[in-house]
Amino acid sequence: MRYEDYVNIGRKPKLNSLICQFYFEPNKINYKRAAGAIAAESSIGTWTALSTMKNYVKKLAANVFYLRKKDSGFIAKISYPIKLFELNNIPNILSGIAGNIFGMKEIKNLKLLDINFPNEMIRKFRGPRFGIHGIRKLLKVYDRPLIGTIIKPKLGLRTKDHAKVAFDAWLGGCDIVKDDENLSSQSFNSFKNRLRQTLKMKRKAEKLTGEKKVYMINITTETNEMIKRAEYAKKLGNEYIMMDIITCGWASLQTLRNANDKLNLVVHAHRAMHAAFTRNPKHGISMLVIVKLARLIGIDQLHIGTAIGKMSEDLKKVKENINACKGKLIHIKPVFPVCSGGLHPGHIPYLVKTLGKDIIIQMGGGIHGHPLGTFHGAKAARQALDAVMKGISLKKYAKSHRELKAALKTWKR
Ligand code: CAP
Ligand code: MG
Repeated sequence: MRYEDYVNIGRKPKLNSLICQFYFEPNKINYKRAAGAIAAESSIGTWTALSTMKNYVKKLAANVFYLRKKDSGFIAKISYPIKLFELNNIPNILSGIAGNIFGMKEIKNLKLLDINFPNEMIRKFRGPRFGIHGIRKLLKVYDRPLIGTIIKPKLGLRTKDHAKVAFDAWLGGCDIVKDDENLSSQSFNSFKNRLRQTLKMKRKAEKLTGEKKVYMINITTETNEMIKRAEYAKKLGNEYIMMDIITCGWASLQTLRNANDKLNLVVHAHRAMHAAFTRNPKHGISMLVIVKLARLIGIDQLHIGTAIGKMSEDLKKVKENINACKGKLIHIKPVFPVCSGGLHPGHIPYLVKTLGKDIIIQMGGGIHGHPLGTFHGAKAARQALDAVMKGISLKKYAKSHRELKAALKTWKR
């Protein structure tokens, strides 16, 4: 089979095909040949015809069924017979549709924009253990966004200071406190000691506030050790764990999800490193694809951007990510979208207005950078949310809430 044999525009994909949408820019070759090269290399082919090719193998060939010009490149839709894949094996699926093709000389730029999984594949996955409803039930908070913070400075605090910052944030009004993505078990703040000391503070804050509080401890490390850390969190009665899913990898996320049938922990997914391949509009893999993969495997909460903070996603992309977190998907529960990155209390009206109430708003600098400190920073965040939920402008609410007033003054909102 030549590359051109993988291009049959208009041929309707079989119902249970996996469908991928790519943006691509040919590298000095005909665009149809380039599209055929993508389909060949991501299914059964290679750069030349094969003496070993069989008619029964040709039935597994991917097919380019849609092509159109877009900007300086093209959009291609490619259908894959699902017999090409081990249906519940994400690393295997990605080694096909998101593997060698990014490095082919025939293609100057290539971005995997979207994947649509057939029901036969979706049914092979568990999806989130808790999902949005399960998390709301756990926290007994049903009608507003959840407010969280990330302990800052992101690294370096000794365990006792870490636990104290967490306590002040919970006391001030945060529902959630999380570790930062690059905190694991460093010499200054070991995992077990941090968990013990911070859980003590969590219980103290729950008693004083009468509210359920959450601690998302970061279990990111080698997979076997990661499972041990998740088991330790369970043993100490913690309900949550956090995992950097990109740096840990898809196989380890699947291992954690399998283990979670027994552990029954809420899984918070941080996406550190995603921007290495999601940010460039012409080359890499979209965040939409990451959302779909992570949801299928089964995380409960996922960072999806803010459109207004310090990270680069625009509102359209963030909304697309949220829809992929929550859209109907047979038995797969919806994932709680997390907005984080450069946020402070003054951003809450915009976030709720544009993204709705089913979001988790996380502020690190926007709480610990408050001029009166963490406790008042958390209070300011909660006051801003209260104002929005009551339909009162922040400016008006700040007149009777000094913490919010100080936050708005500090970050000029
Ligand atoms: C935010 C944060 C988050 C990023 C993640 C940080 O801190 O803790 O990890 O926002 O980005 O380390 O930057 P600040 P995303 O609130 O102080 O910015 O949610 O886009 O994956
Ligand atoms: Mg962080």
